[in-house]
Amino acid sequence: MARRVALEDPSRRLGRIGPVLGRLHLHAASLESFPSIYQIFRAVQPEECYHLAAQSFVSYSFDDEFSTLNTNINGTHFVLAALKDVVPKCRFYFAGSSEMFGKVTEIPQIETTRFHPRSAYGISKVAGFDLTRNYREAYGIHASSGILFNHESPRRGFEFVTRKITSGVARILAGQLNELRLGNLEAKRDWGHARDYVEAMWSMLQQEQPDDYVVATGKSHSVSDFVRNAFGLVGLDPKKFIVTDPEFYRPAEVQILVGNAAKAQATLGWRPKTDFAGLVHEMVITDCASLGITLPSAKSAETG
Ligand code: F7E
Repeated sequence: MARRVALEDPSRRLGRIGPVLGRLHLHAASLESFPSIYQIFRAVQPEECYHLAAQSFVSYSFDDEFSTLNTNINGTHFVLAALKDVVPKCRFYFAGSSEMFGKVTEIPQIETTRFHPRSAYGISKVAGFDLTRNYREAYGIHASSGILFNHESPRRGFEFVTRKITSGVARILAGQLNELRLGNLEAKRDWGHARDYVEAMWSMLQQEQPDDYVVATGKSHSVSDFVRNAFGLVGLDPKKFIVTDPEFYRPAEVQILVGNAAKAQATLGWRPKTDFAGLVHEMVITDCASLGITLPSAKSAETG
């Protein structure tokens, strides 16, 4: 499902899924329109539905709480309500988020850790998680939530810190940038590869019983660690380029996230295949290649 505006301009709006576009049938709809979602369920009669759509940039949710809450909460409600009416046997996946844990009450976080979201985005994901569980309990829908920790790849949007850093490294090497402005360098995240996390989502819907699962690597690194690794790969000294800028700090920060995916491992047989160093390397190499800079492809040792 994609918005009409994206379908009208696929090369610009859908560029990141360019390689698979020919194998997809995209339907025009909007999360803001219940009838448009309802019609897609009627036309497609899906067996599985993966609901990942959202305003997903935490920082932006401080600038516009209203649209984040509206789109994310109502959107999830619309999808669930239409699914229940039209295709109640369809299996449903909801993209929950580690941002639901927010100001964490225990380390590492597991499925039963108390939620304390620190942004409108986190609050909207808690609401979506509760809606999903309620459709499971009240209406018997095969509805599961993944509580996914940060998952990255070369397709990540440029505003997120990982891609901001790896694309920044490439632009510095290409002579297009001479400083990289970042916010809180001490924040710690459990960063994994999106490719691995998608396998966990799929696996949840292949189970006989729906359930909720933490999906994480179990290792946490700071933004500084990410910077050191990315710059280190190309032999640049980050101290010469990184500038901390209050503009990129958040009014309420989530300081540390690290998940324990033991349940996903035991039930789904899931474990991540790409580690932190491999992730940083793949992202740096891809961003450099897009600017015509070739780096050695051997995986570097983790330095952070
Ligand atoms: O920030 C810090 C920032 O924007 C990571 C989304 O996919 O994962 C993602 O949310 C950390 C934060 O991702 C900059 O303060 C420092 O502590 O890359 P991010 P996020 O907020 O963790 C979760 C699981 C989701 O569900 C979300 O949808 O990095 N940070 N300096 C910065 N962050 C950004 N964006 N830009 C900076 O300059």
